Amino acid sequence: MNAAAKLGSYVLGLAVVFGGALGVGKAVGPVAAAAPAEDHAAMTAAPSASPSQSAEHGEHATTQQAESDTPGGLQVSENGYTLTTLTETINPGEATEFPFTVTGPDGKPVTGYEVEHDKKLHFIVVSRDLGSFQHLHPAEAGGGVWSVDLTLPEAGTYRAFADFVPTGGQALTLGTDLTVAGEFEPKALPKISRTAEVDGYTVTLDGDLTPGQSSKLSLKISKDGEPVTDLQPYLGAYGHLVALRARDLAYLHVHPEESEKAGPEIVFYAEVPSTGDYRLFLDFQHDGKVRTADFTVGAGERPAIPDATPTPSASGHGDHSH
Ligand SMILES: [Cu+2]
Repeated sequence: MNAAAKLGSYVLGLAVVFGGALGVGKAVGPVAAAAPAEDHAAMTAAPSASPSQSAEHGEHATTQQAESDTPGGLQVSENGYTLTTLTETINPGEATEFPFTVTGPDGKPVTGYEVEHDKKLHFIVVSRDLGSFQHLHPAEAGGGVWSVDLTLPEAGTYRAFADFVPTGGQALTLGTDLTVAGEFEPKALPKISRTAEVDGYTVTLDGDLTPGQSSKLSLKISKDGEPVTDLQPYLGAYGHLVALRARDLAYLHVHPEESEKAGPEIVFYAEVPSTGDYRLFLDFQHDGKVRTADFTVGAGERPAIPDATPTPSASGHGDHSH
């Protein structure tokens, strides 16, 4: 199989498996737009879709490529599935039991989930300024209720994402805002950087994000100047990368190229939907501990900002010159 074909099938695999994900904006959006008939078919089909069935869905989605390329994580409700949080009050720095449910098209809490990356549901919480990141795995409390021990470090606004595949349905990432009471200072997006330091590890990023194209990203991990070659699998892979678009926090769940090598490099393919800044969060496990390295990456050429200062002759609106 040549490289292009291999990549093609890899991307298709991604599209099929991770609805919240990358390549996925593409594959899933159109299916959603394509309709009730499809959902109905999915619901009446055997509960566990076979890989070939899923693949058909993926292809179907690709051929129906349409207007809607909406990334995941921007809606609290999609395809009839709704994320409902059951806790209103979160205090800064205090561990809070945080229950929530996902209701399905029938209005009832969903109890059937497919296992993806070792878990039925992945719960990502970031501060709205994209400075803090947590990747959590809530426990099932029964009756379709999930619960997670959540500590939000500071007052401010946060976004929580539930990334899951309901049994017989398509992968989804639903997003909801959370607020933590108290005064807070808005923070700027961390500066663009190709190097991240975490816990004595240095992670360097190679590759560029090109809007609308599958972009290869290579992340290399070292410790004390030595390449790390004994990474441990975490959630079925040597790395787990979450990409979020600055400003609206569109969620792009990217996955690594399959590799037998436990480092020092982990390769991902990511397709970002637009020009702009993105935050990348890489989870990796070494010496029994999961750590997160974070980066800010720019995609595409920034449009030149026209000079906003009005020239005296063109100014019919005097106020603007103040
Ligand atoms: Cu997870």
